[in-house]
Amino acid sequence: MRTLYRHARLATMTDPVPWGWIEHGALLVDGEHLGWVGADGEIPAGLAVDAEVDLGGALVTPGLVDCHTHLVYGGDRAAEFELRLRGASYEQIARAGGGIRSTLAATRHASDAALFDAAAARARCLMAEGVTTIEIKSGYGLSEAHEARCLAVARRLGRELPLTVRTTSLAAHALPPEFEGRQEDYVDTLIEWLPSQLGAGLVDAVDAFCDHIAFTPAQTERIFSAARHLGLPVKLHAEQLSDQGGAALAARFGALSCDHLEHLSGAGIAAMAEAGTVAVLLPGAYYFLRDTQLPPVAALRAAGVPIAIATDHNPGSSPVLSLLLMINMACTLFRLTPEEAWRGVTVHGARALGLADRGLLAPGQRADLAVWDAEHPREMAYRFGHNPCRRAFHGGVERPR
Ligand code: DI6
Ligand code: FE
Repeated sequence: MRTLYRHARLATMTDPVPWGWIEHGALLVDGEHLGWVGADGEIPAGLAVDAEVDLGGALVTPGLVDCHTHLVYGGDRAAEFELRLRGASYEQIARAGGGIRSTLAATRHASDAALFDAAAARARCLMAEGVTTIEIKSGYGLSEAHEARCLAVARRLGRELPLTVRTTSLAAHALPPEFEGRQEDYVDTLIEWLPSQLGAGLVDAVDAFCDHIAFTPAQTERIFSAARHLGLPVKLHAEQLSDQGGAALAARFGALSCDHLEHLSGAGIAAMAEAGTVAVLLPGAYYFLRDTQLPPVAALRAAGVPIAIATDHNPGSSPVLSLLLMINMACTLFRLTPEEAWRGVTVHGARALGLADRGLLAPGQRADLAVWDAEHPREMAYRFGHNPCRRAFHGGVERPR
């Protein structure tokens, strides 16, 4: 089926025009992919088309990519939020066995169906804003069976919802209580889980939380070596709370992305630029933890490191379910331009997942599209708490609303 959509304003996000803007645009959706994109007046004569649709001047962008989420978990941490407002810090709570570990317990106690239903409800919130691809990390199971279960729930979301899901194994998220005092043993053990996760088709990439309250650079390196041995790409929660040199380490392994990066050094930036590693900035966590250390945006920009923006949705540090709000916060808090923030949730978000087939409106790209009741995408960077997404297409198929 080849459908020609006409009379659209297109933010293609392709170079060299700002926003890849086409004021009077048209696009041909050919099955799952885009067959042709351009100005309405330049539609090739004799373009074979089965149907033509007038979009009435609506704005069309690539479908959004949320390249960093921890969507599958049990329970919530609203009570912990309240504790923090009475003076406890995130780190104090984590050290006292709360934090990630309390979500671990709730996740292990939840049934597969409960985990799926909760995660599907969260995914639908993201999808309502035009998100067509998300990454989901494990990291709240922290045993072989529970990590596999969470990854399987993520895979099932990708099968049952009109959404592409990429999965990442993040067993190195926190130390599970049964390994108390035996962190090295836990790292050995989680490395042993990887081949079976891969064999069962559960995992697309490997991540670790490298920080002083989590795993060391040496442990991270062991995990990355194991991933490389299996041919799995790596990503890293790097320099969120302190500078551990994690970004440079990840870059040495050709990491797809380094994420958070508030404490990133100049050496880390240079290593990422050299390796082509994407910087994933997470304004939701920065905001919710009331961080004051800004990621080095100007230096990342100057070094030409591609910047992506994501929700980091998780119950502890970023319980946000709006990628549009992250576009706004990337601008207000991190001083990205609206176009940079939009690239961060389209083409650069896709690149942070190793996906070159989406994030742009261009021939050959997947027909993942969002249609907006807006004149220009900068409006979604400016306004917040407002969702003008009217329609979304996943692989050329319009999603029911
Ligand atoms: N960094 C974070 O901000 C989240 N995980 C991570 O590695 C926090 C996860 C949580 O508190 O549950
Ligand atoms: Fe995260």
